Amino acid sequence: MFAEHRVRPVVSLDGVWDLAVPDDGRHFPVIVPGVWESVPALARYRGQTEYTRSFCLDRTGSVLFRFGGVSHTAVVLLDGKELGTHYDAFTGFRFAVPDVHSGEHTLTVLIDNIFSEASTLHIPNDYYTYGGITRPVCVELIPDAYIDRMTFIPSMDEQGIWTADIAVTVKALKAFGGGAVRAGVAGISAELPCPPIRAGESAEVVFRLGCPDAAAWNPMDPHLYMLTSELLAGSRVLDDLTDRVGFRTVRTEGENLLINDRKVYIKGFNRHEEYGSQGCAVSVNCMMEDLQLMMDMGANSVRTSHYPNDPRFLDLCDELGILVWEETHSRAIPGEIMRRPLFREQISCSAREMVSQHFNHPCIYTWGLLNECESETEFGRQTYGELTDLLHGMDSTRPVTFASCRSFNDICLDLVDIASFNIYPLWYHEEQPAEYAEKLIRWMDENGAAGKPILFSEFGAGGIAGFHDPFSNTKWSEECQAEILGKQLSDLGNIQRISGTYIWQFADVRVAREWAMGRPKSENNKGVVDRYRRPKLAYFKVKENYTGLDR
Ligand code: ADA
Repeated sequence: MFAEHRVRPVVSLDGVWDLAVPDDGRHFPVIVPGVWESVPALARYRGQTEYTRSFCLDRTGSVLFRFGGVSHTAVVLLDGKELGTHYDAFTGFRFAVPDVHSGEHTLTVLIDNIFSEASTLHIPNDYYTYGGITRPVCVELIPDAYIDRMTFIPSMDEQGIWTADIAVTVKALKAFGGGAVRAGVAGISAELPCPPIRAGESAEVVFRLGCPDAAAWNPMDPHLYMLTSELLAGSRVLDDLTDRVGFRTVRTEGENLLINDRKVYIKGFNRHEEYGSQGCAVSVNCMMEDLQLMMDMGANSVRTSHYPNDPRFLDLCDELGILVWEETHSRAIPGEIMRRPLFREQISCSAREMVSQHFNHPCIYTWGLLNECESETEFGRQTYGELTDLLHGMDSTRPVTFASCRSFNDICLDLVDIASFNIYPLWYHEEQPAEYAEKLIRWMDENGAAGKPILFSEFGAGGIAGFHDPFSNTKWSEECQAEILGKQLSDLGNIQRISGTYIWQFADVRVAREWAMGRPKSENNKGVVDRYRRPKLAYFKVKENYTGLDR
């Protein structure tokens, strides 16, 4: 959503690529970013493909290939030589390559979206696992020592004056003799020496800048600033990196969630990153449309169920002041899969990549992990504990949470900072939302949630768009969905103990073939809009509730 470099040349590799199906030799022109399911002949293809395109470099030197996301396993080759591999659709990855000669090159990406023993996060699930290069790709011309990343941590003193703690990481592909780093934000900048760095290693240059003129990023009133850094050798600027940041703090205090020391109440939506025939490669227009619709309904927050989102979506949330619960890639992973050593590796990688790639987004107020996994056993507790520690270790500035469905059995609520539960009264069972929620809250408070904020992270009802049954209000009708959601919202909105709610869900989504029998139209139909964002009756019920709720 903004230029990350003024000095470093960046060449986008988005556009038309060639897709080959190795099994039968078919070729298709496809758009990147995109999903191959948009090609009619591949609309339900699950397997391997080979994406290829050529590009031209106008100088010899080091380059960085950046992929925003490939679904779900990628092997990347430059002129036939393997650069590396990446698993998981929902985080980016990159490869730095020294001494690439000027002229024409071929980039090939071998992709597969097969469910197999090698995949513990992408499993047949209540959403669809697409195939393709689903987020932007570019090649960047870097010097042999380059700025790898920046982290930004704002803090506010008692007078309300902001300080920025900035760490700039410089990485050397070849030995670097040293120089300086300049960093700046909100009209203040400083220059510090950068030590010599051995080939293959990194150095971190750390700044503390007082920013008296910085205005706070607040929900719905978001001030943003460009954070810039430059790597210098004498007066020469070798490389640069820009990010966009906001000055805000997040903390929990007792049962409250505080942004900039002020209590917030979450009126949220769960949103899958999916749009009709675009699959998970959602265009920026559609991302913006989703946010506008949510804001129209009075929402102030999104939960990125159930994986890290495209950073462009997070950019929009930064810009609009929408609070984000971002979570690791994991939905209801069976205990048998959680026990495989590969699961631990893949889930930790999802968590590490999510935090390191999205750390600077002011919109993210909490990290989530392991939606509806095994939080009722000792084995589960160990896994939840390890991942919570990993997230806290990487980021001490944000609370951690997870969405549980192990009502009256969960043993992990004490591990995290915000206790969250998914509940479906009146949909999966007939208890009234107020009674069920109050009973669950009492139990939660006796089992690890006392003195912490509580969120209801999912609740909702199915409604097939266009199916009306106004007289008997049968389940799956738009009328029934609106009625149930309305009751859930008004009951939960009256409970003072909670810090907010996330409706399941914003829009209908396609589900895996294996899930079809419990999901009419092979969709999870609990969206308040359909897969093309046409509102159902529930939309207006939510709008009435969220806009009318004065919290
Ligand atoms: C769960 C889950 C969601 C979705 C929902 C439902 O709570 O976290 O991904 O499957 O149930 O529709 O039943």
